[in-house]
Amino acid sequence: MSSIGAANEPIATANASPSNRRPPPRQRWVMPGQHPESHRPDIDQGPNIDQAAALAREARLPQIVAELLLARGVTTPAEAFRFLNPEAAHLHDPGLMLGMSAAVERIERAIAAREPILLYGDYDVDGTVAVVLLKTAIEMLGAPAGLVRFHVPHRLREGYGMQSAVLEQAHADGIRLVITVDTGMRAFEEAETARRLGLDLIVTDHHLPDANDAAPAALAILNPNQIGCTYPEKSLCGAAIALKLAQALLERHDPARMREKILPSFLKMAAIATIADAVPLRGENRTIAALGLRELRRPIGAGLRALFAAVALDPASRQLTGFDVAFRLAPRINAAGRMDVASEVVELFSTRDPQRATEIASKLERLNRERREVEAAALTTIEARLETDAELCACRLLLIDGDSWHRGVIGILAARVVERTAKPAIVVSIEDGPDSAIAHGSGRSVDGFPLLAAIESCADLFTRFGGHAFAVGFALPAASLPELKRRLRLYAEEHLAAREPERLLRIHAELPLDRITPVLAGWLRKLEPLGHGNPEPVFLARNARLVTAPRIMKERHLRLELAQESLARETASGSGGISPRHIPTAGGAIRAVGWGLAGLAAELGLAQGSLINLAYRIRENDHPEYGGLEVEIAGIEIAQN
Ligand SMILES: [Mn+2]
Repeated sequence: MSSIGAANEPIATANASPSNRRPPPRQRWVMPGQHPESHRPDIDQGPNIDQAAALAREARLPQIVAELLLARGVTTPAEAFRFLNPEAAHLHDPGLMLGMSAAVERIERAIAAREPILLYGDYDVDGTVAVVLLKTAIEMLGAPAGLVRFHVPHRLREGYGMQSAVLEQAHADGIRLVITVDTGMRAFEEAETARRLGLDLIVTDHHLPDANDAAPAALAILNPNQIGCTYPEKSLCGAAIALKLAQALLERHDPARMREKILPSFLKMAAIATIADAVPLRGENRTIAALGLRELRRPIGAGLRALFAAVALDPASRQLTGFDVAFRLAPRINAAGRMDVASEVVELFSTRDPQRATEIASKLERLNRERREVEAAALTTIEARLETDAELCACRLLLIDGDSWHRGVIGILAARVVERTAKPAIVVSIEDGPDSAIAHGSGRSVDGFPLLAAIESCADLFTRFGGHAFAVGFALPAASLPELKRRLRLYAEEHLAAREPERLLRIHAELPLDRITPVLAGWLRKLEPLGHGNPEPVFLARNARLVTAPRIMKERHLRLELAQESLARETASGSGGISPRHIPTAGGAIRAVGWGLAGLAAELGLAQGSLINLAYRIRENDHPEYGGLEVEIAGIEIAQN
C-alpha cells in the first residue's frame, strides 16, 4: 500500500518549508504486524485480533485500545491497568541498581567531611537536568553552598565526554570526589587520570558500555546497562539514573518527606529529561514521564515558571503533553548547549530568584531563535544544492559539506535532509583547525540502514567518531573528506541498492471514521505521554467519501469533509466481479485537515464523492466555533473499489 502524503514527523509540520520543485519522497504505509522491510503483508504476522479481543474483554477496554496496548508489549489486564494508571508505587527500588550502596556511602562520607564534590555533566537537557537533580539532593542533605560544583562541557570547545584536563583542574581546586552524570561509561583514560590524582570517581551513565563490556576503573558505577546489573529498567536516561541516586540518598535520610514532597518535585525535572532524551516511554520511563507531567501542573520553581512564561505555556490551564516537552521546552533548553554554554541551564533550574530565572529563560529563547535562523540559512543552501546538484541527488546516501556551518546544528540539519529526501544524510562542517582544516560531521539515517555500521567501515579515516545506529557524529582531517565520500558512496551502493527512497508511515490500527467518539478520545488520552516507544496512534479508515469538494486553506493546507462508508462485501466465497454496495453510514461528516497537503489533493484528483483510504491521527480542536473531534491527515490513497 503506498501513496504520497504528509511527513510523519510532527516537526515537519511545525517547520514546513516552502514547497519546491523536487517531488516529496514516496510514502509507504506499514500495516500493523507488518515488518517494515517487507513489502508483502501476506507473509507478515498480522495483528493478533483474537488476543486483542481477549485483552479487551478481560481488562474492560475498547478493542482498539487493547490492540494499541498489545503493540506496546502490554499483554495482561494487570499490565494494562499499570500502563493506563501510572503511580509512584510503580517506581523501582533504587537499591536494585548495582553500585548504589557504594555510591551512597561515599557521598554521605563526603558530605559529613565537607569534601568538595564535582558533578561532571553533559550539555544537553539530560545532562544538565541530571546535574540539577544531584546537586539539589546533595545540598538538601546538608552540603553547604559551594561544596557541590559542576562542570558542563562546552559543546564546540570540549565536545561530548570527560576530559582529563578538567579533572586535573578540579584536583588543583581541592575536589576529592567526582560524580559523572549522563557520561563516563567509556571514559577509561579519564578514570585512570582520576585514580592517578587520588580523586574518587562515581560514574552514573546510561550509555552502553563498549563492545567488550569493559567498565572504567571507578569507585562505583551506576548504569543498568553494565554487566551484572539486574535493575529491571534498562533504558533510563541519564537524569533518571541521577534521580535514582538522589532517591536512594534522600530515602535514607527522611523517607516520608522524600516520598511526599521531594520526589514529586524531582519527577518534574526527570520527566522533561526523559522525554527530551528520546528514551522509550514505557516501563519506569513512562511512570517518570507521566507523574512528572502531572506534577508540573502545580506551583513550580522559579526556573520552570520562567521557562513556561517564555514559551507561553500555562500548565495550570491545560495538562502538558509529551509533545509540549519534546517540541517546545526541550529545544529551548538544548539551545544553550548548541549555541553557547549550557551551564546557565543548571543555574536556571537551581535559582530561587525569579528575576534571574526570567533573564536566563529569555536568553534561552533568544538562543533558540538564533539556532532556528542559523539552521534555516544553512537549510536554504542545502535545499539549493539538492535542487541543482544532479550528481549529489543521484547518491543513495547524501553527504553535504559546507564551510563553517554551525556545529551546534549540523545534526538537526541532517535530520531535516532525511525528512525531505528519505535518504540517509550526513552534514559536514569544514573549519580551520590548529594545523589544517578539520571536518566535523553529523548524520541521521532511515529505517533499515544502520548508519553507524557505514561509518565504522571507514573508521581508519576518523580522529573521533561515535553514536547510535541511526545517529552518528565524527571528525576527520578535511583532506580525507574526498576519500570518505568515495567509500561511503560505494558502501551505500552496496547496501541500499535495492531500496527506493521512501518514507514509512506506520499504521497502528484500523478505525473507521464513524467509530471516532468522545469516549474513545478519552481512552486514547490515557496513552499520554506520547513519544518514543509510545507513538501517537495512526489509524486507517478504508473507504471514506468526500461529502464536499476539497477545500484549500492558505494555498497550502487541505480540508476535507468525510463520511465513512461501510462496504457490504461479506461474501462467503470468492465471488469476484460483484461490485460492493456502498451503504452510507448514518451520522454526520467529520472534518479532516492535511497540513501542507494541498498539492496532494490536486495530484490525486480529489473531488466531491471521491472514495479514499485515509491514514490519520485523531485531534481535539478546542476552537470555540469549530471545536470538537477532527482528524489530521497523515496520508491518502484512492480506494480501489
Ligand atoms: Mn543522555
